[in-house]
Amino acid sequence: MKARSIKNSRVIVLGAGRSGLAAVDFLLKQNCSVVLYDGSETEKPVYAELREKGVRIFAASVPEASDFDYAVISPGIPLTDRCAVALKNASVPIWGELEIASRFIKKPIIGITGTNGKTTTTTLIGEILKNAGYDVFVGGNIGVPLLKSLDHPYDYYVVEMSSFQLETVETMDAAVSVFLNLTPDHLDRHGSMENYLRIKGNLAALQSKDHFCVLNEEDPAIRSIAKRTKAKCFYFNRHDFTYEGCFISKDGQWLTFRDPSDHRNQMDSHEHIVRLDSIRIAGPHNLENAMAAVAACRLLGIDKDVIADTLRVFPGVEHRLEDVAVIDGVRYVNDSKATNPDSVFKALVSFGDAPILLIAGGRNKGNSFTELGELMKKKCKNAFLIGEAAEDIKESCLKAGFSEKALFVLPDLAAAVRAAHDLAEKGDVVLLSPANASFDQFNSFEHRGEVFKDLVHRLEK
Ligand code: UMA
Repeated sequence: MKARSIKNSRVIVLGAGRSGLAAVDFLLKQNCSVVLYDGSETEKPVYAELREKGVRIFAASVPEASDFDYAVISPGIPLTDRCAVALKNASVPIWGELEIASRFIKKPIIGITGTNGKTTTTTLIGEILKNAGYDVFVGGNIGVPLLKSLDHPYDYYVVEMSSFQLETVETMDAAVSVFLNLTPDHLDRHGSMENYLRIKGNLAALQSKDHFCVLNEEDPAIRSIAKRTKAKCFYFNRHDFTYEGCFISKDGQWLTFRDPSDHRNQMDSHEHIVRLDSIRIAGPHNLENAMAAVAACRLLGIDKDVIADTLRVFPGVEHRLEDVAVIDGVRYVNDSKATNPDSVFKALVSFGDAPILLIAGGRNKGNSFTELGELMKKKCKNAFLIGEAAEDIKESCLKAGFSEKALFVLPDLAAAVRAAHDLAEKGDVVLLSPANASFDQFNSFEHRGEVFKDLVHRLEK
């Protein structure tokens, strides 16, 4: 599919969420005949307006697949969906928003993926580029579909990319790809870690040789991606200084970037960027996010002082280890974005020796809680478990030797916040870090985080 051939074609969009609606909007501007399919029978308020614009809607019924030139699938819809299967059987090409949008983007795309840290790193890279004076689109999985960016010509496109989105790319050639880490997540959809890695790796596999790939050298799965790309690989590593990329200086004081065959200046470059103690975002995982951002931005030729200045002030992102309030000496932290066990591990090691009262639970995405139970036993004074996964987490905690008296299975977040507040003492941390998706009790992790913050602020009154 060449970009120009989209005009006037017959397209089916799968999914009437943020991604699908952005696709419909874009395709209508391309004068396409558009059909919108959604697996849910519910009549959405937006449908009336779409029908007026000539969009035909199939809610929970599948149209004749051979009627279409191609299909645009939303990230949340698996390729095993019955409509997707029918389209595949009829040899209709199926792409996602990244593939379609990238065909129309002429300026550099910076693609950030990994299991955890994507949003922080994407936002940070976006901030650095903005502070360097560029007009920057920041979006993708972070919430604003890449297709929305086509309304305006940006200098850079900084895009958080999920495995769901990378499942349907075929030609997207990112100027810089960033791979943060890989731990179990979305296995209910991808089946195995091998498949999850293969899908994430599509981002690098499609890059051309004059482009750059930034890899976490300490993660063996991520390291293996180097074999699949023609792009020049750079690394980040918190413990070793052997490779090209971003590291910590030998004296342990500086975040340093090293490019022995500096493609920009034709000379060896080895430069201190910023002192570690002046980086505002805290915790070892955030140091990795910062290193990845430094490498990506230096490879784009961004001034090191702009990078350093941004790292000194960048506060992190909402719903990710976000400080909400300190009430009677108890710190309340919103980590609603922690939707898998690995992100909770990272949260639990971010508070030094402070006792943690953890609120966790929600909808499991196929993950095991065995190791989480073990770390909770070491780090948590109490656990308040909610939602569908509550009993499974409880079982893992009990197997790890967590005291049954310190564990509470509760009906909802409000009850969990109340119970945590009753038991917390000065110096404790009440942490919402659920290890699960939110959809059993909330619309999204953002919604869950907002409800938590509201409940905490009510305690202040
Ligand atoms: N639907 C079906 N069948 C299904 C699943 C969903 O018909 O099997 C329909 C729903 O009825 C609904 C629509 O599809 O009408 C929703 O589509 P969607 O789930 O793709 O959600 P969008 O609102 O389009 O948001 C998507 C991403 N959602 C998912 O990947 C689940 C958003 O990432 C992304 O911000 C947005 O596109 C813009 O690019 C969210 C997410 O949870 C944040 N991502 C996962 C994560 O970070 O772990 C990958």
